[in-house]
Amino acid sequence: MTTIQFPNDIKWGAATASYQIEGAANEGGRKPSIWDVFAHTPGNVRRGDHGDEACDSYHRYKEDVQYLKELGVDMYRFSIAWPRVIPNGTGELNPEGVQYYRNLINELLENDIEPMITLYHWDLPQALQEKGGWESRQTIDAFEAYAKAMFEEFGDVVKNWITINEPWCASFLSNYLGIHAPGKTSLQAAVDVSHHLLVAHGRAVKDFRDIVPDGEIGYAPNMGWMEPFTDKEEDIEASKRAMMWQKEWFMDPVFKGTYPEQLVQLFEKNGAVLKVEEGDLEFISQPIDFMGMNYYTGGLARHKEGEGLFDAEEIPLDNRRTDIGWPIYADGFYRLLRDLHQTYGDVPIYITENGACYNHEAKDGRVEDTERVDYLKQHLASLHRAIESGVPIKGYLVWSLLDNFEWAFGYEMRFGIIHVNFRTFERTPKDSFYWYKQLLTNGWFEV
Ligand code: GCO
Repeated sequence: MTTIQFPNDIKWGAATASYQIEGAANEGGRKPSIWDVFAHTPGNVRRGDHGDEACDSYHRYKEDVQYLKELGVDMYRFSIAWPRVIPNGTGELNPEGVQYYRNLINELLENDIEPMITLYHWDLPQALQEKGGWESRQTIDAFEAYAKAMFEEFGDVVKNWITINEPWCASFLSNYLGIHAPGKTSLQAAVDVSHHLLVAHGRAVKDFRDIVPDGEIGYAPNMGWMEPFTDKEEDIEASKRAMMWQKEWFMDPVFKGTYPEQLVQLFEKNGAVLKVEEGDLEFISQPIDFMGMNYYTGGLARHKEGEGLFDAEEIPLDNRRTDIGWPIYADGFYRLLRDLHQTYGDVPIYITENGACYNHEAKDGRVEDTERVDYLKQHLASLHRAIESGVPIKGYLVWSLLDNFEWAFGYEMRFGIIHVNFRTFERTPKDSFYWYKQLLTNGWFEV
């Protein structure tokens, strides 16, 4: 047995997102988001699932906070549904929507749990989509006004903020690969959206400095780790190109104030032009307090002419996968964190998401999700190696507190450490919940 001991100052927590857990889609003055429209359009989400009720956390938030308390977390990351607080995307605040988040925040604070708010976890007000959504620069202005309003409402008590969650998903997965809302398949749209999301991030960071001077703000890109299949130069280059799409494209502008030229040209070759206006990169590269990192999977990249945008094919490391089909690559987590530290310097990192999909059901009040515990052990061992190597890790937030609406996969894919019965909304903590609780109590675990 080896004991893996974490430093005392790591913040432990759990994460969720509004559309995935809240439900109450038509209550409290909320209007539709792009995800309501997308999910209600046949063919987009498995089994026609949608977030109308989700985990009903809108009504059960007190119960959920009690689970967080039992777990012993320092921090809870949740997102604000923009269409709940500003139903049309711009204009008046909806007092009922604001009140819901105020109640949730108060409940957390009363239980000694630090809130971390994500401003954008993909539920763009549909009213804005109808005016071009993130393809339009007007949405940047709308986001800035929304962000400012939230900083003003909650900045006195909430000190941890994330602007944009997984900008790669919100741009390329949603507008080029067509898998997430709004379901487009245009590379130009995706490139425009990616840039606008980053400008929106930068503008919000700038405002944050005035409104919440004692707070901390960052964003939460997602990344897999692509290891070259061999040490041949062509495979090394293929893996770099494959990484660049999620890494350099979304990090260089923020940390270096430039886009990676190789990728700008590759997009151009494929007919998509990056349109940067004067001042954009200054906004985007505002210093941030931390980088969020969402890590789930990775693999090997092998050069293959004509494969995808990057002449690279992805080869799984071995046959181990979670139930959603994603290869497990815990060592990639360590390599990625080392690499980010080497590339972008000493910016502190929160693991804003890490977790696994396993679809165990509850039997006699118990969920034996041994595989999830194993996944967490492997990834936390990697995280520990990264910390020991000097990567400045501030905290770790498990995805997710609850089984929830897993986007295009609907309710079929379960990521929670608490099982949710989606008919009765009954919650059952899984074995992984108790394992994580033990880790949080001790600050160490054994492998
Ligand atoms: C995110 C994630 C979550 C997912 C999780 C599993 O963007 O933050 O997509 O919302 O549920 O990554 O896919």
